[in-house]
Amino acid sequence: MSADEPGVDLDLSAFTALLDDRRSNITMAVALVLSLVVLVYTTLDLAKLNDEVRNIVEGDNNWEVSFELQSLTFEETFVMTDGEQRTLDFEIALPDVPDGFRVGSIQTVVSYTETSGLPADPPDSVAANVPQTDMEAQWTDNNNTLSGSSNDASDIELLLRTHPGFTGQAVNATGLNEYQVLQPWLEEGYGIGTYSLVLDLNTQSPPFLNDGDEEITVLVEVVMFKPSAISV
Ligand SMILES: [Ca+2]
Repeated sequence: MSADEPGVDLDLSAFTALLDDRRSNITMAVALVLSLVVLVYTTLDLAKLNDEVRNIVEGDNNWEVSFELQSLTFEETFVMTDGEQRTLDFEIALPDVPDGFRVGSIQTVVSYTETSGLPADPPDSVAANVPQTDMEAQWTDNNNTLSGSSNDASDIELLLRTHPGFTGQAVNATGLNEYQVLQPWLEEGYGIGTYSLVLDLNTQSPPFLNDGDEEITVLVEVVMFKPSAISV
């Protein structure tokens, strides 16, 4: 037996060691799970805190930006001959824009009637196009109407948005303070420069008579705005 004893002792101590290992493994596992729980909880708590901070910074600071409007207008009336193409240039310079105002959009109305006085003279055809110039504007804005035509003497109405997002209507905004909220509306340079309009006239004549020209009136309205913000 004595020869076997060390072997038994060895087996027992190995078993004890195994038990100890298992115990420490369980302890480790419990600690790990607890750590994970704490980590997840902390992460969720941080995310919630982050949302709260974001709400304070952004969401809870709602503003309404409204616009005081003023217009600068150009009006020209002239006679074009059949087949003629004419380009009109309108210069919008910084001194034309009152203090605190920005150029929001440029609206154009091209109008004409049948003035030949000939009996049964059908209305002429007029086409109008606004080519892109060096002027800083929203040239690719979906809201634009940069070309139009008329063959029944109805008006041609065109629109170029110059300042991003400007419709003339008040808009909602979020921000820390009035200064921050107004920044996008105070950017300078939009709508300053040359605005061009290209007109084409094709007269329509009554039978056996010749209607060779027409009088056309162009009204260009440069819409300017001064933004102000109120907390809502
Ligand atoms: Ca005619």
